[in-house]
Amino acid sequence: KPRLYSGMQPSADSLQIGNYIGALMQWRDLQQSYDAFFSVVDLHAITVAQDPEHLREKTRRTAAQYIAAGIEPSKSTLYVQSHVPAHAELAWILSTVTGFGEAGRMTQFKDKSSRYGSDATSVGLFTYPVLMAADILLYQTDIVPVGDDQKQHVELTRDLAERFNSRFGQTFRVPMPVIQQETARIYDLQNPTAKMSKSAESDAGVLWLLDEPSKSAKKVMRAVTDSEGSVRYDRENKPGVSNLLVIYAALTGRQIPAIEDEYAGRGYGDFKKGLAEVVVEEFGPVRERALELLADPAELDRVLAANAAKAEEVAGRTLADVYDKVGLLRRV
Ligand code: AQP
Repeated sequence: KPRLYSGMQPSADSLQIGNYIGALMQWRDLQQSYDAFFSVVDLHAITVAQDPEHLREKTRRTAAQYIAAGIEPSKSTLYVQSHVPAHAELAWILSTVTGFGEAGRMTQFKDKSSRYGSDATSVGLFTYPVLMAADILLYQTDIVPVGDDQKQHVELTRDLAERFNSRFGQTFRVPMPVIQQETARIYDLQNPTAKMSKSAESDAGVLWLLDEPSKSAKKVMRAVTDSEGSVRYDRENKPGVSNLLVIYAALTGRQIPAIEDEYAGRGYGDFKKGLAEVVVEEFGPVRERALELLADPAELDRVLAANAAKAEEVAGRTLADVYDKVGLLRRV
């Protein structure tokens, strides 16, 4: 089977519906036809300030939500990045073949560092894309499903793999990004031109996977729409309603025109009520399953440890080859 790699940062207690629709639902399907590696990228999460105890908790919670959403730890390799030391080790080696200017051109870094100011911006945030390249290249990955915001990082990964291969001989498979379509992008319910995000300033427009269903239903009912009153997809002029339609379609597997037809001539109240039901139905069981898993952290930790061992085997082979290729003396 071809190999797939993807991951998410444990940057909040709960994932949001954008992570679910934009990533987890696809991972769940792709794990059937790929040898898939899904990691909780905690080393990436510490590139911004973190509370240690809270990070540990968020890491477990993120893993539990992967499983609750249908990632099967017996089929895919679902593990915590820091459990496999080869990630940090390969990142160091790759940093020695990355140009300073090349890394400086990453737009995500430019955005984030201009937001934080240069003293609050860590060198780790600057080298974040190199660690991401290590994540992907360690597993001889064929495809990397990501949002379009990550496309530049996957391009860098490809450049680094090709450069390393041409300098030291064939070592890495050069991965292909699989960019999700615009229709898989979910926007904030209160600010429907901004991407829904775990670290949004206000959570009024964020639907959390682990929220009480009644709370999510309320957020749907309060979602920003427009004054036209017709349920119709028009991203430009009706971003709020369009976003709700996208969520509705993604969660039910229905086409947007069929949903528009169903609600033709009915008001937004009815439409939102329908969507609230869909959200509650989809997330209720995911939430329950995640809470069950979190009630037994020792068992969850065992599953993660067993999966880390699977990951380590593959990663270790690549790293040993890399060490040899660059000329590090083998420890006997
Ligand atoms: N709004 C979204 N619509 C569709 N897909 C989304 N993803 C995130 N938000 C949306 C996808 O979820 C995965 C998570 O990636 P991440 O945890 O590395 O962080 P992110 O992309 O930056 O997501 P967040 O929720 O906005 O996290 P924070 O606030 O921590 O930065 C990716 O596959 C992403 O495409």
